[in-house]
Amino acid sequence: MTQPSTHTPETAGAKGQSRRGFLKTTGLTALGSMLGMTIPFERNLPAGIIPVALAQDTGADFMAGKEGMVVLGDRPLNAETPAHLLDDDITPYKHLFVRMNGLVPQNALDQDAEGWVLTVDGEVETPLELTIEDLQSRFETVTSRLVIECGGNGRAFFQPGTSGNQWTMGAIGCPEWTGVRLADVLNAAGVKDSAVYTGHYGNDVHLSFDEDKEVISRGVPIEKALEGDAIIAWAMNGEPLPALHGFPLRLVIPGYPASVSQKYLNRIWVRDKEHDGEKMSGDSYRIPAYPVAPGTEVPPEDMVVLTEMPVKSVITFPRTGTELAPETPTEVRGHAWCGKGDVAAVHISTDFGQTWQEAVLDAPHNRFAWQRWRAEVTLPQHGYYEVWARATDQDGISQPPLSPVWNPRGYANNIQHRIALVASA
Ligand SMILES: Nc1nc2c(c(=O)[nH]1)N[C@H]1C(S)=C(S)[C@@H](COP(=O)(O)O)O[C@H]1N2
Ligand SMILES: [Mo]
Repeated sequence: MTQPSTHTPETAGAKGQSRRGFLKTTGLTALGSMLGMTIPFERNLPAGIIPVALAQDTGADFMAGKEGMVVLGDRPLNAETPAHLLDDDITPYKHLFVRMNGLVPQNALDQDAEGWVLTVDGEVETPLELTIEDLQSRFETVTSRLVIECGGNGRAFFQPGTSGNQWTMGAIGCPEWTGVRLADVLNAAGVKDSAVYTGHYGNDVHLSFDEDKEVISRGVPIEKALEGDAIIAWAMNGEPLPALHGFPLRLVIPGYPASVSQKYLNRIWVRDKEHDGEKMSGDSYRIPAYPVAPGTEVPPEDMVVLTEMPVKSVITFPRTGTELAPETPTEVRGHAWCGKGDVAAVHISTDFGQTWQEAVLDAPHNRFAWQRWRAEVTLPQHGYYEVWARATDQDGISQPPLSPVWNPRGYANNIQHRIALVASA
């Protein structure tokens, strides 16, 4: 699995926004420099068309080190994890989903963080320019397990279908992140009373190679940013952040769709209004303010930003389709999580929802880590069964058996996970 090369002197190194304007001023000459030769007929190349040589295999294997993933697309690179590979309490690199909206920056591929600076500006008393060493020396280092879940996880289960990556269950994971609290950094800058929202920026490259286009720039209400659970991370599972997951710095803001967890983070702009960066407006990561019938066209002014993700669970063992002996107790297990915080209960059914059995549910390792659940099932006789899992949040709200309320872009689908089991004598 490859992506087009982003090799240019301008994208090498951790220059952040210094690449901005590069393509605009030099136009296709820049494409020529990426190819390492001139393009004699460059004026005939329609705008937006990338030379095919740049879109082809450059020898870099972007999925190296990933195992068993289902690739939904390679430009941008998107890959999800089959449910049975999500069994670990701490999601390892090899099984963490990948969601790119653009291209991995070259300095991330090179693991080159030299000169990397995180700017904190906007509605703050003292704007900050922090190197990674500054973050490490000036603030308390924290390590916690935090769920990241793509807002579009489960999109494939909406009827009628909605556009976007057709994630099933696997755009979810719970690695262990190390960094500093976002709240500590914002407080060091001194958040003004006028602060309303954060706006996040990274240095990944737009699919068009247009330096003037942001790939994605989302934010969260300032109260959420100051809660103390969110981390500016430089490490995942004890290692420097991998290229695909945001090297050298990323935000991890649990509870919200992972699109707010900016990778390749180089700026946090504190805003005096709801952030209006790329993929904050229109239908992006927005849902209707009220329930709508499937297929409804919702006026833009009635769409609101998706914030807390709903309660959800996944069955990670056994693998769907497993054959078991009848009348023999077998462990079924998985994880449950919720954008509001702790999950209250998990129930499972082996008779298509007629009866439910409460699973044993562990406390989370820390707030916003997913919670392990286990149950023992006994299949009474040979034949076909399904296990359905249903988590319930602290307000008594449970996962729906069918698709939850439809929305135009297919976000926040927390339909119950089902696996097949076969009892054979
Ligand atoms: N800079 C940057 N940050 C980003 C994105 C991106 O495309 N670029 N994608 C976002 C989305 S939509 C998701 S779901 C998560 C995915 O994180 P992962 O690829 O580490 O699993 O990163 C978020 N942060
Ligand atoms: Mo996402």
